[in-house]
Amino acid sequence: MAQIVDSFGSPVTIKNAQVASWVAEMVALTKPDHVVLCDGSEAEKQRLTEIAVAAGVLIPLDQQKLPGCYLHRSNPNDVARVENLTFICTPTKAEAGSTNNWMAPDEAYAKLAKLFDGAHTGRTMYVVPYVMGPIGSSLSKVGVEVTDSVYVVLNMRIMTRMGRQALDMLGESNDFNRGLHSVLDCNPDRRFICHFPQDNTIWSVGSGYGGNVLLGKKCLALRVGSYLGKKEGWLAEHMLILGVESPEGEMTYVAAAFPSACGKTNFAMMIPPKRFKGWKIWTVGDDIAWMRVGDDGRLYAINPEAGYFGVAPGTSYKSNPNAMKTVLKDTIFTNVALTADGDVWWEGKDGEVPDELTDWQGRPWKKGSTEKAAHPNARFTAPASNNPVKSKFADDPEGVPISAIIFGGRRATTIPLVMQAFNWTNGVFMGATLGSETTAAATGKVGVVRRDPMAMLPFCGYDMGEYFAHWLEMQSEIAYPPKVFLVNWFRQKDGKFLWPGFGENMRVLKWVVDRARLRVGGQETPFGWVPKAGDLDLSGLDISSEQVDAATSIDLDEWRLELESQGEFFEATGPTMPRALKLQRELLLARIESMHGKWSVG
Ligand code: TSX
Ligand code: MN
Repeated sequence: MAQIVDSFGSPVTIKNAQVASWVAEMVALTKPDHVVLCDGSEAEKQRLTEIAVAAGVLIPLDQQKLPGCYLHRSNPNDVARVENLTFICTPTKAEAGSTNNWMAPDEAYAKLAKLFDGAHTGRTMYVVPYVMGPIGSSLSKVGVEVTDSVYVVLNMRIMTRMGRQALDMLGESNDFNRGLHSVLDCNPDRRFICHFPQDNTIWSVGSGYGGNVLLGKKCLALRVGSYLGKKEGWLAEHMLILGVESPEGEMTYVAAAFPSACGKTNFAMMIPPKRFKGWKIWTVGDDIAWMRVGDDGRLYAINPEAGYFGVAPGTSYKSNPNAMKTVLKDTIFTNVALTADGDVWWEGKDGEVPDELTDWQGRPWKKGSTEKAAHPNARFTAPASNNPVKSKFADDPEGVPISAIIFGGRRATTIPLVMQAFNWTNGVFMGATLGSETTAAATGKVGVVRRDPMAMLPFCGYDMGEYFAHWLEMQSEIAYPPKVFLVNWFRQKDGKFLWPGFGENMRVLKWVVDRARLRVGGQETPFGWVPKAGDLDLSGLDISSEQVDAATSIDLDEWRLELESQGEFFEATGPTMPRALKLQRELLLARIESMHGKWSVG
């Protein structure tokens, strides 16, 4: 077997016997020319960056303007997660549930072992130990990913606590996630992302794209994590975490789940408008929350990640100034456009569209072209430490106490600006029925609503009905459950957005915080509590009261249709769908019927 070395070629040993024997097993399978154990040092980063640049994997950007920043262009056939090639490999199909692709573990191991056989020959296998979560947290998990991609290593270095600290934390324990990855020949016909939750194992082959290959993120922190959460009594969620600080210095922490294209990263880094002088938003995380019940009976959350893997298009000083400042150094850009002077560009960036660019595929591009210069799913990988509003508790092993959970979707109709659930069960119902529309809705045409419960549909590693049941069961463990809310920044009338969104969402967030702290009014409706006139602080907001009324209104006929659509989804979930949630829907329907159309808010 190839001698294990560090990135400079000096021999090293892996002290943990379990890790060493598993790596040896993977080496025997993939047959690399070289095996490099990553230690996470600065020197290693420089060495690997040189290797990546020499191989054309990374293109240096203007190092004066963007120090430590590089551009990567992926294979054009490999630009996004591949849900149809993502499998949950549990002993029975029922455990994976109706919303996941399933393969029997033996079959999956056999099928992928054929692809992995000799996959690293002629290449270097990088052994990447990493921690998801703050060092020293009881919630944190160790993983080891072996990969033939130096791009993966450099991204993992930003997104996780990578290197020596992970093996130190693991000690002699056998409790680590086993991640095997090869880009192979990047052929979609030989591309599979397989999760073996019972073995704490992930095998990913045939892709080099973020979500498929940075195994700590969606694969471990969400799919395997949600399975472990059910087993161990905690929650692995597709949620941002933010802290709201009042002018008096009072901190309130909120976790929020939104399906894609709802501006999760923007919300996590939001800057309050002028009217909210002295208020501050602090980012704990922008994508994933791991939550456990603390000794004091409250729900505590950590962000398992150490960086942001954000969508670049649409990110600007207007939509998210803090994200723009975060990507000014030590950032890897993937599939963005390149300017002649070594800067990056994407659709929706501030300022004039450049006359000429190199597009995401490396082709010349001219202003006015019908093709996009950056890929719509182009990304930045940036260290959280670059974020000017990173919470000082983001690395706290204890996590932050969550006072409110917000679910949100992109809905042109039906869902009002904000509603508070009556109780935990009703809140789980709001999460379980979460829906979002395809972004064609920008034209004013109502898009198709896709159910994306808790924004976890592509990320739950087991049966959805069982997952809802776990949420419901959590109530008996949490003495002080967070208050639950549903929001919608995307309500429309005549093809126009009714709510200004972005920083103005602070007005909604303030109501959420005040409700969680039991100090602001509300109006009871059949669907939840909503702000009554005067509860939402709208001072200094340049929109008409009619527009606010339209954004917050509730229409019984629209809701009747909504509940029908929710019913179809509940049916599709199958026999594990909890009775408590079916009854929530029935009760709501019965309430609407008893009103005979005679009802309005306020
Ligand atoms: O991220 C968004 N948020 C959350 C911000 C904290 N976006 C961007 C789209 C998702 C990637 C939004 N888009 C939001 C929002 O709250 N709201 C909208 C809809 C909207 C779009 C443009 C305007 C207003 C609302 N423009 C003007 O009012 C000028
Ligand atoms: Mn996400």
